[in-house]
Order: sequence, then C-alpha cells, then structure tokens
Amino acid sequence: MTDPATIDLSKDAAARAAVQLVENGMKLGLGTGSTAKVFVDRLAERVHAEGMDLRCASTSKATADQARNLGLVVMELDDLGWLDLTIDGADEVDPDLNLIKGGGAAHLREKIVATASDRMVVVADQGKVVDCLGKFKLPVEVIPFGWQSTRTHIERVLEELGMAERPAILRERDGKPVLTDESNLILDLALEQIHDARALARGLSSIAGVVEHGLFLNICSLAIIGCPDGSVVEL
Ligand code: ABF
Repeated sequence: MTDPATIDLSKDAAARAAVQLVENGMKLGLGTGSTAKVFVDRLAERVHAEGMDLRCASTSKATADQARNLGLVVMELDDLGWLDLTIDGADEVDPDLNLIKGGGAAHLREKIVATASDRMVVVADQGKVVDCLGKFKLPVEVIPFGWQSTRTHIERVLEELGMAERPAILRERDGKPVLTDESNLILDLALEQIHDARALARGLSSIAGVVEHGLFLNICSLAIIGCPDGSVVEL
C-alpha cells in the first residue's frame, strides 16, 4: 500500500502546479475532496501573496466554508455566470481524460460547475491513473422516492451492457444512508471494468430516478498528476 505521506506530497505537487494556471480576474470553480482541499490552500496563499482578484464558485458546502475561511471570495454559480476554469479532484482518470468522480458524493454539483467552465483541470496523485475506468465503484445519485425501483432499472441497464450480477450498493455511513448536498441517495456500482463508458452513461441518464452518475466523459481537458518527489506529469 502507498504510504499516506507520499500521497500527501503528490497532492501538494499537483495543487501547486494547478495554482499556476490561475490568472488574475478569473472566475474559478473549486472542487471537493482532499486534493481539491490542498489546491484551495495553495490558491489562497497565492491570492494573498500577489493581491489577486478572483471570484469562486464551489462544488460543495465543505469547500465553500474552507475557501471563505481562507479569505477567498465565494459566490453562487448563477451570480458568477460562466467560469474560466474549474480545478477538481477525481477518483479515476483514464488515458483519454475520462473520469470517475463522486467518491465524496458531490459529483452532481461537480459536474454542473465543471460543465459551466471554459476548462476543467483535474488534480490527482498517481494512484488515480488507470488504463480502464471501473475499479473504483461508480457513484450514481438517485432520488430517494422509489430508489429500489431505480436500482432495478440500473441493474437492467447493466445487464443489457453485459454487466449482469454487478451489485449496486446503497452508500451508508454509521448504518444510515449517505445523503448528498441535494438530499439524494448514492448507489455505488461495483463494475470492475467499464468497456463502453458512453453507452453506460447514456443508459444511466435515461432512467427517471437517476439524478446524475459519476462518469465525466469529454469534460476534463488536462490532468495534473502529482508525484512524491514534487514533480508532476500532465495527461
Ligand atoms: C471529488 O473528490 C470527487 O469527485 C472525488 O470523488 C474525490 C477525489 O477526492 P480525493 O482528492 O480526496 O481523492 O473530487
């Protein structure tokens, strides 16, 4: 297993490199998760050191609180309009820059913010880079009303795509269902390998009770992968 200290150095390297993409006057989308958190820390340092004028929209309450506590300007997405750049983490990144996101249950807002931006850049450590998406369980946000029927529809879609018998597991914490910022539930799909991500995304999006899935296809334009020695690799 990778040493947690090594992962932290990697996240810091990715975050520092991503901060260099930010320009004065930008409208910026802030992601969620531990790597995005390091990015927000490094961003605040630069903003204060250089007296930069930025306005940010956040993908979660947790990130909004962090950013405001660090003195960054955080506004509602709709008050900012279109964003110049969004920086966010990911759970998996493939060689075509397709992603799985949603391990932190924030992928709905993350997708709304990322797709309201000229550019979305991922910051991650090397453990997130995969040849084929799917080892990380795919999060699907569903409406609580009739969620078990929705799960049946999801299982049918998986069956049609040759992925029968793959469990869709209700995400729980301390014995209670996890609720998203929109008070919805998360089903985690244990798929192992997703060979046709586009077909899967289409199938999931066609189900009434599905709010949003964690496949980010053709959304990310650059992934900055941090390495333990402080260097970064760009995909
Ligand atoms: C968010 O945080 C999520 O979409 C993704 O699940 C997660 C990555 O977190 P971390 O950087 O902590 O691995 O971006």
